[in-house]
Amino acid sequence: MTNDQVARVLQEIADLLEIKGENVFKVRSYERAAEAVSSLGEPIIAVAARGELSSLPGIGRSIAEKITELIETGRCPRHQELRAEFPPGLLDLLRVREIGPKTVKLLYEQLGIADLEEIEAAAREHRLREVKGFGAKSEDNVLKGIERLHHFTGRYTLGVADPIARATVAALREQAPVDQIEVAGSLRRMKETIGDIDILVTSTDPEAVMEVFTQLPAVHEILAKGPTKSTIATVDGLQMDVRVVAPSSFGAALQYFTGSREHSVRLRELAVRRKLRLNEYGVFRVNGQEKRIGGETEEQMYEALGLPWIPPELREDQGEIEAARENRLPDLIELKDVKGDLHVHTDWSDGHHTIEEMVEAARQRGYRYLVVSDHSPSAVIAGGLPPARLREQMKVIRALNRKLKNFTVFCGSEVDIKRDGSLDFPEDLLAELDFVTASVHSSFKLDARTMAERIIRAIENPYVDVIGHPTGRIIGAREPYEVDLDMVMRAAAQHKVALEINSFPDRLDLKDVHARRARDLGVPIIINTDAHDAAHLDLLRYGVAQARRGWITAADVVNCRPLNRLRIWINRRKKTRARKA
Ligand code: DGT
Ligand code: CA
Ligand code: CA
Ligand code: ZN
Repeated sequence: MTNDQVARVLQEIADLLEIKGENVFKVRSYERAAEAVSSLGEPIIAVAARGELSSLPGIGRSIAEKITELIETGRCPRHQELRAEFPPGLLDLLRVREIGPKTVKLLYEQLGIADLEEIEAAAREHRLREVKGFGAKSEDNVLKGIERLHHFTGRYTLGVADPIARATVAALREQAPVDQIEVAGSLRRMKETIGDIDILVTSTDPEAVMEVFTQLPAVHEILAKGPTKSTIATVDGLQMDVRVVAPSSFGAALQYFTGSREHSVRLRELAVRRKLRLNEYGVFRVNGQEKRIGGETEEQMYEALGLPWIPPELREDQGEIEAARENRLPDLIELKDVKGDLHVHTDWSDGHHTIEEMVEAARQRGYRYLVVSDHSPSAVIAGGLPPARLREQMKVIRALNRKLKNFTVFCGSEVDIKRDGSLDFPEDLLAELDFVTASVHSSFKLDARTMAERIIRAIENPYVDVIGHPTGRIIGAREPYEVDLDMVMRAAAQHKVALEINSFPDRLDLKDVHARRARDLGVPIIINTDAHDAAHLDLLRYGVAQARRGWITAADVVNCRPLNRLRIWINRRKKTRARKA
């Protein structure tokens, strides 16, 4: 059972309990448990094996028991009982964005609607609007939601959502009378996937802003248009909200709409203890007459609670509030701290650009060094280089280096880790390279322990510097392979081998919570793009964002080092190699 599977069962229990009309605290506790499990940095099985389930945030004894049953038997009787109480298609209704468990309950009880087909038919025949608490408008929204579902069912990667949001912000800045403008929501927190885009603005002419927004070329459909809030959908169904708020409330609204909800709930608890009230309009003192004491800026919101401003990427209620209180928030890495990319491909294998073009692109981004790491031979489709070609490439790179000023290109390779953990090149060839990335590209279906042992064998190879995209996932397309990451991380720390944060928006591998775990275990981190095109170098921002979500500082990241200190790091295993040779 993976963490995500366990989390899914817990979330379903929460939804089913809510549909049933159970106590909200109970519902909420399952939801919290689901979140605790899915944001866990290590396998839930490992926590269970240590008997520490109930020490996880939000997991009490009874939920801990259910998780144990699930892990041991693959089933949870309570979950199955609940499912049996309702028609099998009922939970599918929750896939419509506009529908929550409360609505499901209402429609099921009053109209007997039990699956997506029935709700669509009922909406088309205008039967939904007859339900109490439901109107023509909600019916319309449900119908739109179902139509979108026909096109698309998942969330959007940062690679889709972020460029659209940035283009929208730029267009509004240029064409509309906006004063302040910020992206909020999960996108500001740089979560790996985005449900919808939330944008906040201040303006003296809100209606003009909405006019411009709803007519942007990216707009496929206007879902709502009002003086202070409008919602549009792009062609691929991605929704975007723009809200206009008063300048005096901008900080409060930004804090509220950035979330996460869990983070904000904790802030409100702190506020209550200080006799303050916090909402999207401001922060207010509540003893006696209510008096507003801030809201213009986010800093004021946090300051009122005695806290420093907390970077959005940390706002997940994962210890950031405690850290802020004790003044030990990490000094998070920034994009500008990165001095070079250590994983790029060229047209020698499956990249689009020449070595020189990649170097030029790297220089334009202010980098001081670059590792060229084309594929090894067993990556046949990717045009892996046989040894003779790799040696030829090394010559070309060394010659290029003699011509370059203030820039160094290292000879590297992205070497396949074979099924047995051996590498796709012999050691004498690895020894000639400056830098070795080892990656799993085949035989994904091993059990977690065997996979960990396979990767650890690569880590033990004294020529390996980093493990590329350590879990192999492709968001929305391929689950991560089963692997005991904790074992891998401990070995990596011990042998001073780095783990990669691959910045490709559909990889983001290591992901945030795993990156944090790696850092805690003392594993060196390298943030790379794995560029197959010069333009891909810009994807680094997503890798850096995940590192920030993983509480990582520049000091934890190998490619934040200046060139001379990078060289020292590259030579760290010299002695081991010498002993072996
Ligand atoms: P998403 O869009 O699913 O990727 O995730 P978010 O975090 O962007 O969520 P969204 O778009 O539903 O709402 C934006 C933010 O607004 C959310 O992060 C926190 C805030 N928010 C929305 N609803 C509530 C609520 O019921 N309570 C609180 N405290 N905050 C809320
Ligand atoms: Ca959102
Ligand atoms: Ca939203
Ligand atoms: Zn690669």
